[in-house]
Amino acid sequence: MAHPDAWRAAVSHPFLEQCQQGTIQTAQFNTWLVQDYLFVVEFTRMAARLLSAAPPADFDVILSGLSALKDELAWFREKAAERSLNLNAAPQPTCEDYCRFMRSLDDQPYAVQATAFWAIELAYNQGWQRHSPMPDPYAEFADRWGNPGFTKYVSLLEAQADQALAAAEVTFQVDAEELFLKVAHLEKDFWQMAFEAD
Ligand code: HMH
Repeated sequence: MAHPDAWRAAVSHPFLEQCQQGTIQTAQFNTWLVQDYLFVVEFTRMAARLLSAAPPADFDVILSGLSALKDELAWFREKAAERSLNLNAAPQPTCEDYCRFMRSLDDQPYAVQATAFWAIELAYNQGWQRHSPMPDPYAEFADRWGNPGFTKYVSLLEAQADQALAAAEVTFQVDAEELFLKVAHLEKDFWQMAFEAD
């Protein structure tokens, strides 16, 4: 991993630690939940763009991701309803920054999009997994991104990104490394945004 410190900050944050300890405040968790739903809506669009840029050999993994995102969006709506949260909320500036970043990849080559997509999924896989198990009501959240099936999916995304990058021009390989660092910062900021909610 090229940026170990930045990555560590992306996948271990007081927000996750306090979920694991059961001490996270409801306002903090609910802020994360609503903003992450808004994030996932944009991430789903990014997945669709990734599919449209992908070689057919990579379709299966991306389609399985899109199918999982269909379930995930429904699950977010269920969790929000249980907590009486309004998902028509405005994105906070930090969430908006992340969404803008994802949209900015639109015209990038497949190798770059695939690397960013993998990094984004890896961040949640490692972040939730490293803070597992969590007590209820957070257990199902930790499990969603920390379960072994999700880890497997992330490793398939990595293999596809690696293969595309190996075939790409060196300048795209540099872009991909910068993207990884950018994702690390955006992830840390996202946790911090939720953590600061009151
Ligand atoms: C902020 N990063 C963020 N939210 C997510 N749901 C994921 C990554 C993984 O899909």
